[in-house]
Amino acid sequence: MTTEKQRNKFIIDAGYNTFLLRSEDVYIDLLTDSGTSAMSDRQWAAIMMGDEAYAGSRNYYNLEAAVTKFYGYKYTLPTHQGRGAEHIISQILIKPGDIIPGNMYFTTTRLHQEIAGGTFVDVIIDEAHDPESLHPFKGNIDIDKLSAVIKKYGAKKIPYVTVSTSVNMAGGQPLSIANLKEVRKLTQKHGIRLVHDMTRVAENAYFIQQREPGYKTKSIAKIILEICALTDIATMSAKKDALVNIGGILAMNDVKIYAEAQNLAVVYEGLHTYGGLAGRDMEAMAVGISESVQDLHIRARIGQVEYLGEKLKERGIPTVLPFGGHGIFLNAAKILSHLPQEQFPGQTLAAEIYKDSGVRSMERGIVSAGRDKKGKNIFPKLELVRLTIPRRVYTQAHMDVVAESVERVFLRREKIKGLTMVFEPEYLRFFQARFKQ
Ligand code: P61
Repeated sequence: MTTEKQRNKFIIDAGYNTFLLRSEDVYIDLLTDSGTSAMSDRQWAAIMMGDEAYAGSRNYYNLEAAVTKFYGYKYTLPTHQGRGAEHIISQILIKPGDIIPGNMYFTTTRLHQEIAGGTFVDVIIDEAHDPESLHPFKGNIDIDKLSAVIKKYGAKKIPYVTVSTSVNMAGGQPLSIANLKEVRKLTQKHGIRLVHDMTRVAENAYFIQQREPGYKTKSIAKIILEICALTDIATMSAKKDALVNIGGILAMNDVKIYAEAQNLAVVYEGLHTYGGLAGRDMEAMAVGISESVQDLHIRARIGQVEYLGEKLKERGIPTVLPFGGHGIFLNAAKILSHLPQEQFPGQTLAAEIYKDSGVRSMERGIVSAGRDKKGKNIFPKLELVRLTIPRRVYTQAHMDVVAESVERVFLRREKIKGLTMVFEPEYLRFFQARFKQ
């Protein structure tokens, strides 16, 4: 624990960027659910079973078997984390001038598409950009938007469509199986592949089970297999759903693309049977995948997110609705409505919450959105702060502390001043940018 006086200094030293705080100066860390979940006793036992051979580690084959059993994809390439997989698939499939439609951008995914010479086009339904819309599947793709993009650019210019389950930047919002089937039908007609960002597929499956007609009695495991079967290739950051501290996968059914991916892996990640991971990491991932598809686990996990959401709702604090899978997203634009977006309301709110209580959150607004290809700031409709909940780490009492802190900041919101950016790195600026009040 720290004092308010200390925190006021720490946040200035960190340039008002919660990514630049030291973790020991943080009391409750809701920066991210990425790599921050607690591994189970079974996963720690798996760590002791590492086969650290350079090539052909037993743990690789166990991981490959787990991916096929629980996700259905035939071939698996381990990567050091999600963006390693994104890099490889972007380099293989995207040519300069290509267009990649997807259900809302994700920072690292879009950057790798751009580095490969492509342009991302958002085809998510409009409701996703409205924090208050109660649409049950705000992660859905707008079929008319996707058709229009295919018509405008032609299928030859579209190497694939990115389909994310639990759309992160929209607030952890799910897509429905019905929507995915429609997307599949349309893209198959044009010979376009689907690349599935399955980083939080189990959380999406839970919302399908709860909300989509016909799925109430289906297990999370079955629903996940059904989602994966409707796609061709998957990238995954295993640091989220799959409950490990580090790791990712690129999985697919096409043996030719797999061969290319194996070859690129040796340049950027490591040999294709370890991809930047230790044997023990792959074993922990194999166990984590099997735990992540269990109904009781996922219900408890999303139940905790809902608990925090309800606490904030009771206090009249504007959030993205419905509550998402991995965290509660505060509507910073509404909370700090006196600040124009150029003064970074999300960044400001995250800094104020830290100052109040040592709770760390993350901006998800104009800083995260970055600049377009001409160098102009992108002004996203969503200006948010993400309170992200690691899995199997915190208690409901911690959630109470968080809600009370957000309320205190909310009550003094009108006095809060905005920020100016004083340092902006070239790539993924939100990670390292610095600000002044
Ligand atoms: C997160 F502020 N997410 O949510 P890697 N796809 C998806 C992700 O959520 C994801 C990756 C791919 C993070 C970490 C992070 O703008 C940020 O294993 C849906 O992190 O390479 C990561 O996977 C990339 C935080 C990443 C960010 C980018 O906290």
